[in-house]
Amino acid sequence: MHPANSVFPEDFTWGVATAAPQIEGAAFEDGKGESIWDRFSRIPGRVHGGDTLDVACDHYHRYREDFALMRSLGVRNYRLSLAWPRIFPDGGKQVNQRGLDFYRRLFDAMRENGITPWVTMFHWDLPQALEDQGGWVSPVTVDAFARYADTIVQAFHEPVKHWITLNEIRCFTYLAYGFGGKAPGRKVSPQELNQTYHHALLCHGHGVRAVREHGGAGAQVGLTDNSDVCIPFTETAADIAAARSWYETRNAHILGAMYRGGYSPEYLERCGANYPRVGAGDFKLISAPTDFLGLNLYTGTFVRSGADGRPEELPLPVNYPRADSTWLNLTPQVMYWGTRLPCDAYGVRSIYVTENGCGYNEENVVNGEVFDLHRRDYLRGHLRELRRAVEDGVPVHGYFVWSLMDNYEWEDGYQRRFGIVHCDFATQKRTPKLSAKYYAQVIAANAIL
Ligand code: BGP
Repeated sequence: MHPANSVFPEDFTWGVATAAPQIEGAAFEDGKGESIWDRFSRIPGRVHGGDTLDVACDHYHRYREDFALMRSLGVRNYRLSLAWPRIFPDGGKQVNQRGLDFYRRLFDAMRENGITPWVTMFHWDLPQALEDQGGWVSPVTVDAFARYADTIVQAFHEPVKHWITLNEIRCFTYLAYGFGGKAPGRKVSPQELNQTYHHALLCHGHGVRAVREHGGAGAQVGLTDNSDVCIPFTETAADIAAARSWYETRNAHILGAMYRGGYSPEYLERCGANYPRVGAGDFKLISAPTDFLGLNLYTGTFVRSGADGRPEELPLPVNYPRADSTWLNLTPQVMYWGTRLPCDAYGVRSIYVTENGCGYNEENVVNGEVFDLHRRDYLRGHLRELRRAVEDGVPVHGYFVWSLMDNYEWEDGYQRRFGIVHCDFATQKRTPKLSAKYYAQVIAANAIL
């Protein structure tokens, strides 16, 4: 018997996550169109080592082997994404049947291996042709996404019952059009940037609408958000109140807009003259009820109650423990507060952690093993805080590790390894790391070990 406070609820969902552009490869095969990442990765200096997505983990050709591996680890839930440019190569109205056929084969193979798909409609690989028409700054992308969402839900409403509309709005808007570090690497005006968030929210709304219209019985849908998460310096009423206030301010333009059906006066004041254009009926679409909230939780910011009870963000010391990704400070409490705060703030009633994991560079295979004890420790520490959230009544129903295997980590290329399975990118050999063996035992026991 495992200690009661280590055991998860009986129907808890355990899974792993990936995304099409990061693992599929076959970047120009079977009629797939160019994505913004195919283009961006070829601009010198934008991606570590000039790595492209051309081959990645070659999952396009090796999916059977990958599903057999998942099965051997006891993984029965798999979060994947569909490549928009595989299905609409130029983002227009012409469907590429071979793209749909590929995913049909993928879902068949998953079913044969007893694996349930959790499908993200959009995980950053915008068709380049849409970027050429303005990308996320333009309403053309919203109309194109609505068509894409209708098409995939109509095509796959039988094998797929769990849909995620978008992955991490901040990353493909702010980091891509504001900061400029992710594809397409632009720096637009503040008004245009606010418009990218609004367009993304509209696409989320269309994703929900498509599932309600075509998803069939039992279909569920939600957004996956990488909310800005904070951790109260102490768990006292004053610091918790400060944390909640910080959280609501930082998430006003995404979760706030969705769950409250509009932009807060505080957010509009912050936008000033740069507020986004909002059409009649936009917020009806954006705030349509969802079935769950997906959260990608990696790291958090410490906050305390400062002068007049206002939230005060605490800087981390330079030698604070972190993974090899410079942004990935090790703050396991992000699992507790990251799931609890959206419930406290917006009354969220069902949560899945759709990503959690850590990236390191040097992970070598030694006698057939990869001793990634840092990752085993990361998972265990984070699951403890997630279990504490469950204990306190936070409605968390599942957890997906990022990632099944090492893959194309965007601007970090193939250098940064997040997998619980090692991928040798020269030979495509997969080797489960110790963390995979650990996670397999956790799944089997439904408990932290
Ligand atoms: C999330 C993304 C994933 C994955 C992960 C690791 O933001 O949804 O696609 O890449 O983070 O982060 P990164 O590759 O930016 O280090």
